[in-house]
Amino acid sequence: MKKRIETEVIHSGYSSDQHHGALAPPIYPTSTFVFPNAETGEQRFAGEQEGYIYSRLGNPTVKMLEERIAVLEGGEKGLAFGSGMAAVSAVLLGLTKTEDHILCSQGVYGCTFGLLQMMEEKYRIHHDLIPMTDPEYIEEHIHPNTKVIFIETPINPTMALVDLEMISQIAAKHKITVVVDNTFSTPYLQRPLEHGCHIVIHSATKYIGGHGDVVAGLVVSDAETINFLASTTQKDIGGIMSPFDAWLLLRGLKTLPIRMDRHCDNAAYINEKLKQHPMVEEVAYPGDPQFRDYMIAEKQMDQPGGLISFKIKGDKKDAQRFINSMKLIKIAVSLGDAETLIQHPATMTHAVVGEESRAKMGITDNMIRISVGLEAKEDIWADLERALELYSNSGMTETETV
Ligand code: LCS
Repeated sequence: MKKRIETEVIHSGYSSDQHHGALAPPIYPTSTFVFPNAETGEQRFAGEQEGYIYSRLGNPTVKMLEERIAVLEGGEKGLAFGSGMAAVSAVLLGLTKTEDHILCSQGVYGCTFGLLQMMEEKYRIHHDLIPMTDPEYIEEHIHPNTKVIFIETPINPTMALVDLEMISQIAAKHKITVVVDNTFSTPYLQRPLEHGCHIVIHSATKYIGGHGDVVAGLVVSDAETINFLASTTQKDIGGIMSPFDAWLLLRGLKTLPIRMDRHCDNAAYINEKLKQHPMVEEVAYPGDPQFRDYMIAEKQMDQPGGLISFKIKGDKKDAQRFINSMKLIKIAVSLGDAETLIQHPATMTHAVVGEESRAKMGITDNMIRISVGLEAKEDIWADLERALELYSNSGMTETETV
């Protein structure tokens, strides 16, 4: 019987009966696996016998995590990688060849943008980054060589949303694979496969791990796609996950629902407070009824998540000055950790994107991204409010800055 996600995050992919009753899963820190004889080795390499061969091709602890994430996303199989970017690159390079085309949401994480540039320059795998709002406009950008539609939703760091159902309907018409980077939402808040998308990617470094102590990536899809990726770009490029990191993620996942509930509650509170502050020009939070994409959030997300981006009145220097006066909140990239993290996308996560593309994505120099942590929401706001007061009292007046 299908169980609820709060149960699956704890139990799926692991059975203590098969591990001496150990409640917590064992870590198998082994590079290779001993064959009882040469014939077994031959059969395993030929795929005629189940069993492990070498940890780049599969490891028992990593497999537990792969099974768990597949259940959570509602896919047939999962695949683990050494980073979110290892996952993104294995998927995009796996699905395309020279002269193919990738249609991508206008905003994506900076290194995904960098990867697309590299694929263009080195391998002539083309891409277009377009706003994924108008179906007709999207279809105009689909060509006979378009193999993949790649989207983030919410988009890092603007928080713009893409309608998953609309995209998968267009893709089905043209027989194109839809890949969704679900890092910001996690399967607790959004399950793209339920909306007809084909492949889900996570930077598990973020909410899935949840404790800022691991860099990792995950992919979920149907068995055929995962077997293909496992035997091509994962095996041969080799960006695999270590058994210890898989163990950390199995542990982190157990508390995903309760952590996400708190992240979302805290973010909703911070959104309200930021909106009311005179030094804040604009706030982007999918849970806000005034947010442009609120209706999409209502349709496809169970809750709006823990990320907020906002623009303070002023320029780059002002944004940096504001960030510098944090005391509790940490100045750091990454997101989804217990600690509230603040960063300046234009000079940090999206610096690599370049000024012109940043402008198209809507990333301005006065934009700040905050990953709202698990601390008491009043303490998080007190830190932000104190910094905003300092900032507004330091010679900058509202009229000078607008
Ligand atoms: N996809 C998204 C949406 C991301 O935000 C990131 C990293 C990645 C993929 C890549 O994952 P990684 O290889 O780092 O595990 N995002 C970061 C960010 O916003 N701040 O620091 C890293």
